[in-house]
Amino acid sequence: MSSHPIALTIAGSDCSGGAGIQADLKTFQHLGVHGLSAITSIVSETPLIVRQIEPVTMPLLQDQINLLLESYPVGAIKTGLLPTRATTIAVFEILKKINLPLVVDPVMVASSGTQLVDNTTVAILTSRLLPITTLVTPNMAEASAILDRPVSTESDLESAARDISERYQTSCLVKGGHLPGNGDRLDVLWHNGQTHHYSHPAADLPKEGIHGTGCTLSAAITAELAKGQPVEAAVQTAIDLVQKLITSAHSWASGDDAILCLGW
Ligand code: PXL
Repeated sequence: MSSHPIALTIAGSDCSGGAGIQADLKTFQHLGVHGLSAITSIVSETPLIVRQIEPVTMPLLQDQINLLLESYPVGAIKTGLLPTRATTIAVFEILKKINLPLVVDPVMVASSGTQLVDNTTVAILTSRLLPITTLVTPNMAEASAILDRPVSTESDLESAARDISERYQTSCLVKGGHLPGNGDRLDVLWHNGQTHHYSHPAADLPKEGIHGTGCTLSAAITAELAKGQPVEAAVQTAIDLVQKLITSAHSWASGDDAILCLGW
C-alpha cells in the first residue's frame, strides 16, 4: 500500500461542477493527490448565472476542517470562496495555528460577473488571511481590490505582484488572463524577492470566458505543493494544465447562450 500526498480545499460547492470544490477535487485527482474538502457554502449557479449562495454554519465549517486536520497527514491547503466575514474569520482562526503550505485564491467575482463577496469580507481576507498565506493567486480585478488601485495593463502585473507580496509577506501570482488583445498572456509570480514571468498563448474563447480556471489553477498549485514541489515549479505545472484544459474546453447550447467548461 502506498502513502499518497493529500491536499485540502476549503471552498464553495458549484452545483454546475466547473468551479469551486468540484473543480478542486477533479484537479487533485488528476495530479495524483487525495483530495479532502471542507465546504464553506453552497452556490446555486451555472457558468451563466449565480442564483443563490448559502454559507454553511460556522460550527459545521470549522468541524469539517478540524476533523480533517486531526485525521489526515495533509500536505497543503487551499481556500476558494469564503463568502462572508464570519466564514473568513472562522477559517483564519484555524489556519493561523497550522504550519502548512497555504494557497489563497481570493475569489471575489463569478465568471457570470456576479459579486460573490462584499468589501468588508475582502478587507478581512487581506488583513488576516494573507499574512499567513504561502501564495495568493489574484486575477487583475482581485489584485486591484487588494491594493485599492487600478491593475489594468500588462506593465501593472509585476508591480502588483511585488507590492502584494511585500505588504503581506507572502508570494503572489497575478494572473493576466483577462488582458485584451490576441497576443500571449502573462502571469507574474513574485516569490522570495524575485519575479518569474509565465507566458502562454491567449485562449480563443467567447467573451463570456470559461468557468473554473482560477479554481483549477490554484488547486493544481496546491496539489504540487502537497507533493513537495517548489512554488515556481508548482505554478508552471498548474499553468500548463489549465492551458491544456482550456484548449480542449467543452461547450453546450443552453437557451440562446453557450455554456463552456474546462475540457477534462
Ligand atoms: O470561479 C470562482 C468561484 C469559486 N468558487 C465557487 C464558485 C465560483 C464561481 O462561480 O461558484 C463555489
